[in-house]
Amino acid sequence: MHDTQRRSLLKSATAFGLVGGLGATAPFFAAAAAKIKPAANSALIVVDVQNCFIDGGTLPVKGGAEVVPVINKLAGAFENIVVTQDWHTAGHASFASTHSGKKPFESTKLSYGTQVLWPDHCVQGTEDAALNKDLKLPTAQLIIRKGHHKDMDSYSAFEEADHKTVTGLGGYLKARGIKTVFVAGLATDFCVAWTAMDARKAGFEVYVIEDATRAIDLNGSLAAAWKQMAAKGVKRIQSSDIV
Ligand code: VGL
Ligand code: ZN
Repeated sequence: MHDTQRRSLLKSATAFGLVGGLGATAPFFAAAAAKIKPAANSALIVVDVQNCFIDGGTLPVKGGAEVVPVINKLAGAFENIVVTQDWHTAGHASFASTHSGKKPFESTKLSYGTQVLWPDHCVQGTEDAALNKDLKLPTAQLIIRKGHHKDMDSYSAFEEADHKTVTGLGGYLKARGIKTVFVAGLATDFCVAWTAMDARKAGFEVYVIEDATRAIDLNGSLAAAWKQMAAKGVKRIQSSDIV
């Protein structure tokens, strides 16, 4: 066997834990697990980690609080962090209570298409709409608020539900030279998925950090969202791929 061949064989044997005792392999695995290092032109987008989407809020996402420590840990790996807030008017078009005879989690047709109707949630300036107090992102540079037009929803942090009105986030990230975005937060199948897909549309490389998200999962919406994201080239990773 050629010497370089032997060396690379030894390297892969080490990677699979075939060589060396536990003392040698355990730290090796710990270091090898994190394989993606966010660059200076990468940004973490933390979507809607607000009281409304956490137990005790108006539209709680199952396990929503569990994303908080994961995101806090991820934050240390990013030079650039953007935070979003769902930020609705009272009487917003996405609220079931705005439409007579409609109940939360039913749908209706609005000018821009089908709209799922939600319980009243994330009303501007309320404690329910505040970022969760355990979220610690002191280095975050921008908070973008979305869904503030009374007649239109905006799951995406990039563009509103008419797919025309922009929030400005794409322009901001491009002006700052960002090429890659990592998306985390709530909820996987609504605001995270739409944000990730619109980021692709805007030309960014996009990763969704699955264990830093939790889903609403309404009528199979979670599986559908992952399928649509994959079709658009969104990459699905875990926080252990980074930290
Ligand atoms: C969201 C439903 C309604 C979200 C926001 O953040 O995923 N979902 N408004
Ligand atoms: Zn909303």
